[in-house]
Amino acid sequence: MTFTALDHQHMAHALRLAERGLFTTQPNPRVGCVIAHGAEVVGAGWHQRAGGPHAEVCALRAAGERARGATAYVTLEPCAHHGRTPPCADALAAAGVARVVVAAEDPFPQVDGRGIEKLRAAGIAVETGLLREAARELNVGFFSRHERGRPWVRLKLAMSLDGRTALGNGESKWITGAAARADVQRWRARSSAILTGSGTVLADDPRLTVRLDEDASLPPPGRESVADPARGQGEGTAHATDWTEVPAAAFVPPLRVVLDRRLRTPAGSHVLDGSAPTLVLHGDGAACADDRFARAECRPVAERDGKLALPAVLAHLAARECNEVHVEAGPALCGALLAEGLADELLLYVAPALLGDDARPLLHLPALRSMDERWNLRLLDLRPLGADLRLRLRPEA
Ligand code: AOF
Ligand code: ZN
Repeated sequence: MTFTALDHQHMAHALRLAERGLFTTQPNPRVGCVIAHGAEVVGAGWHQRAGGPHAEVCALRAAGERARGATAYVTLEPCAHHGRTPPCADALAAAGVARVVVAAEDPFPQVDGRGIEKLRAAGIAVETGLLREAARELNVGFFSRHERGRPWVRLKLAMSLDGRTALGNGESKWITGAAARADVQRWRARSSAILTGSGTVLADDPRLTVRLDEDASLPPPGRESVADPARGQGEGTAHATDWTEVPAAAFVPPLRVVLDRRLRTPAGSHVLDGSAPTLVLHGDGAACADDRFARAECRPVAERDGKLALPAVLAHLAARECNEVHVEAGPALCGALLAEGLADELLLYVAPALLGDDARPLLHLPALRSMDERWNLRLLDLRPLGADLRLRLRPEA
């Protein structure tokens, strides 16, 4: 399929619109749509929240009669089903759109090619694959959930230059500076769930909420658009959306998830304060009867070798429509996710400091016998944040 420079320009525009839903569409994907006659854009829109109109409907409303004979650029295959809203494929056909360019096919079982079939059956020319990688990247968790049956798992780690995360006595506040910590808030905010272990709750009593005001005093993040065709179709980081553009009411707070096999989370812990939806996953043998957990939901998951089975944990989160899972946990849980091949991405903040020999290590991983067994990671991007560095890495398959 060959696409023109104008096609690229309109799809990149649609992707930038889609990014505006970064913090608000959960559990739905972020989708954008541009309707154009040649260079002239006659309508544009994006999906803002689940239950609200889809991107195509927003763009069609803006275009009105001018949609007739136009090309629609959509970052995700138009839907074919009656969900919370009627099918977009029907709306595009009814509006008389002549051509539809789709970035990525929708793996959602009720769509899964049927949207494209419906459009073609209505006599509309459909082309797919333009900026597909960027469109998939923007919804990496949505695709992971539908294609692999588990969320996209991103480990957030902060370490010193010598690879340590805390002093021997447990003190860890703060290794990285304010800019890095504010960046973490944005990654939490785009996630469906924030996952930790009971060890971290006992040691640090984290809130695991999103503090929208935490970076109010900092300059907005540098633009990191997934949709910039000048950067090709490579992986980007979608934090083009600034907090100031997100209406507080539209923000969907991530689910806090605590892996607590034996229900050790103490009464009065921040995670049990009811300030955000909270799920405590425990072992079969434990029972969540006491009122420590009055403001949380408790669910048993399968155990394996005396630990909660991580694949079962992720399957449970996928079944609850979690797309991206942000992990802020200790070296045992993070190491286990990595060793079991369940960590998809590392967000590694590196502070220019040295913590010395008895400080705690980044991850617990099994000892290796040869270099062939090592974990290789691919560096996606590297950027300074205040005095610190942020590396984004993905394990090599
Ligand atoms: C589109 N355009 O803008 C979006 C789509 O039940 P609903 O209405 O919330 O539909 C959710 C499903 O629709 C979602 O899982 C995904 O497959 C698709 N999302 N489709 O044509 C959009 N957000
Ligand atoms: Zn739709």
